[in-house]
Amino acid sequence: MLSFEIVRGDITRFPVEAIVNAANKYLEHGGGVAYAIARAAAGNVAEYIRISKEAMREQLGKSSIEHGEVVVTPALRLEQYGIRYVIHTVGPYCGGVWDGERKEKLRKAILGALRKADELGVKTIAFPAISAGIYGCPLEEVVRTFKETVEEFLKEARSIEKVYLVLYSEETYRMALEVLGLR
Ligand code: AR6
Repeated sequence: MLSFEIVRGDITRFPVEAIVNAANKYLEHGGGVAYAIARAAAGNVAEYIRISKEAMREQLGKSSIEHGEVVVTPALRLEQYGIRYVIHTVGPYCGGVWDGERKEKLRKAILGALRKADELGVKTIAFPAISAGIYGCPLEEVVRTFKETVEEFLKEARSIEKVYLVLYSEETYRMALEVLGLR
């Protein structure tokens, strides 16, 4: 039975089999959690961008991804925490605005990563709050969309048993718990 949990932590050292990156469509890991993952995994951000772009070409045969499409790269140095894969997905850009179209893009981004992890036989997966940083989507809506999308995925899940939403700051962690009525 799959379960969903909100935790506070740093996703670059979170002990799960797969972590998800909140990427942009070109996998240019220039800031936010993407930069942190790239630096922690490869020790050098430019090198992880190179690895990611090469993986995108191999896996999808193109040089940019759409919402719902994902690319998998090796965890490299993150293997010390038991992480085997980094799954790159792209959420919507909001700039403070939220609507049905953005929600659908986020749903696709989350579902794409969940499906890929399931295909890889992963049991545990951790997500950052995709689009809630530089892309400016309201955290409350992002958290709600995560809960709904994981619930939707329940019916098709095969290997995944545990999905974590990892919030980086104490403030965002508290907000997320409040949104779900957990505190
Ligand atoms: N662990 C967990 N969460 C983190 C960490 C961490 N180590 N570091 C930051 N966060 P963002 P986006 C949180 O901006 O909004 C990049 O440049 C952060 O506090 O990383 O989807 C990409 O290349 C926030 O709550 O992603 C894209 O161009 C959440 O992760 C663009 O940013 C997501 O913030 C994507 O923007």
